[in-house]
Amino acid sequence: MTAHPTILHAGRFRLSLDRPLVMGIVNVTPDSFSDGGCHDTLDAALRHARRLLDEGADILDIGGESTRPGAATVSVETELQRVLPVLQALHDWQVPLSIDTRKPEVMRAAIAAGVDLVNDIAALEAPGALEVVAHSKVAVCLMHKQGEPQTMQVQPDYVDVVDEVSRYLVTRRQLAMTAGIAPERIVLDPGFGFGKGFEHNLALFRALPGLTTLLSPLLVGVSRKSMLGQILDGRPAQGRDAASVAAALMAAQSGAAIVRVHAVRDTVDAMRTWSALGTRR
Ligand code: 7PJ
Repeated sequence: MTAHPTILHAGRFRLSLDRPLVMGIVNVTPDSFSDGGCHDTLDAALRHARRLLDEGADILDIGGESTRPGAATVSVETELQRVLPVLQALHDWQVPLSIDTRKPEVMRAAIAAGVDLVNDIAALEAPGALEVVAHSKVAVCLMHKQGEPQTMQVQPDYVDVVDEVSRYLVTRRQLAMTAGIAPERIVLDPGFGFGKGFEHNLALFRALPGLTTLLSPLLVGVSRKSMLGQILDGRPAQGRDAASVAAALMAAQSGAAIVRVHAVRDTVDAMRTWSALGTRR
């Protein structure tokens, strides 16, 4: 049993968390879409978004800055040029939209463009970020990471990873609430792969049932991540979808409210199969 709210207040939507929601990833970064002009990127992003919705995605997560280990940072201008046209086009589709960003300026513009959720890998730590979200009606995902994407995988270091991640999330949640963000708008995420070695990821994954007692719904993102590559003897990201589906299903069975995935169709199939054959939670 989970103690968190069963309805997430997210901008235009009230999202029921009675069943796990599937968040489909729409990357608008040059390393995910082959070169070409802005228009190609916009078209490709919209096509991809359409497909993910057809496959059963409940939320679309739009990101214009790669935060993979070692990725370079991008400017506010570049990130906005990438994501704003996509957000503006998707707004009319009347589906829950999430912006994956850690920049307050991008959050503000995305909120003005009508997004419903701010997904921040830095848990609103950037100066001004708490206020931008507080002065809106969007939901927020507060994620834990250790260090910065450029260097976070060099030497992740914890005494007790589960304890440290839990404390961090509880603290950030409290700060968000103090800033005026209602608990019904908050989602927490242990941040798999963000400044975590394989053993840290494993410990956190196994601790998921306990983390659901942190009073907010949990989002889990393990899709195609290197921890799965390690389980599969170094298999590259494109070959990790079956492992990703298995891990998403296990996360949902451990109480995750939202799973963030690339392979939407297979993940939705797995959730539906569980729902039909199993007893939930
Ligand atoms: C996550 C994310 C995650 C949340 C990325 C990748 C790296 N946002 N953005 N949680 N991962 N909330 O997808 O491999 O785990 S980008």
